[in-house]
Amino acid sequence: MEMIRKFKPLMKSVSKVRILMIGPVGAGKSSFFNSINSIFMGRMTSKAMSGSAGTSVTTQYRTYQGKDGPERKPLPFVLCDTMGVEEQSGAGLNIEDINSILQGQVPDRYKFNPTAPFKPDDQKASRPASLQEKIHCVVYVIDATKISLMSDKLEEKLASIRSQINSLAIPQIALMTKVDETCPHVQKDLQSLYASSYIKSKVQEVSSRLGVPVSCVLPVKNYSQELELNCDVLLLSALQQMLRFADDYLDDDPM
Ligand SMILES: Nc1nc2c(ncn2[C@@H]2O[C@H](COP(=O)(O)OP(=O)(O)OP(=O)(O)O)[C@@H](O)[C@H]2O)c(=O)[nH]1
Ligand SMILES: [Mg+2]
Repeated sequence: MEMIRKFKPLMKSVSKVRILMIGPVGAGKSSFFNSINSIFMGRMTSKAMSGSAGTSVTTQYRTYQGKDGPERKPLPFVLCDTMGVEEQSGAGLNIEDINSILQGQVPDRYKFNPTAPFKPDDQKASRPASLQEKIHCVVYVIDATKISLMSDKLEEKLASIRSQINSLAIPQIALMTKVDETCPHVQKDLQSLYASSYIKSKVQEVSSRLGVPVSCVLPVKNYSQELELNCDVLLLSALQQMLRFADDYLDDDPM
């Protein structure tokens, strides 16, 4: 927590890094923000609506500034939450919106429209967003229990999202959620995750399905029902990795 609090991007013009979460419906994007927020607040929080429904629970674009403790001191990151990706075209997050989000044109609380892409208002569009407002790291949030069931169509959609992001050279990480639900040993004792060959095989599966290196697949368990905080290390080290990746990107002077 201390390392995250003290983190300062190398580039002076950027005071906090913006991390974009993308992933299938119900993968745990909103829960990841809630989990990080809970850790820094020292109690369970559920600011971002999460849950399960046939389609995405998150319908608005939200940019959540990280906040520390009861004084709510701003932390050096913003987590950006999106609507879930669905396999059919015309449903879920509109792929065309991703570019507008990456460029920092989409405002907080924009209501997603799966059938029509975001249109910036003309005045704003004429002025390109500053580097501070753009996305510095993308996180694919993938449910470990569903990776084997992912349809070819969804995989193709994610691949086209990924090639769009690759072309902008924005660093990408995969967050593999719900590791507690994949295996009873891990559910009982989260530390057994490091020794689990089953988890290892899931990490490899996420890596090959998404085309991100194995070293960039980070297993986590979000807070979903706990009354106590107890899975911080995985969550915080995932966030720390995101900050480092964003910093590498900024260090490369993307303008
Ligand atoms: N057991 C377990 N449940 C989780 C985990 N992460 C999320 N969940 C649960 O999964 C469900 C969906 O989580 P959300 O955070 O709403 O998922 P989302 O990706 O934001 O989904 P949409 O906004 O609908 O696209 C919720 O009921 C969460 O409590 C996890 O790591 N472990
Ligand atoms: Mg959500």
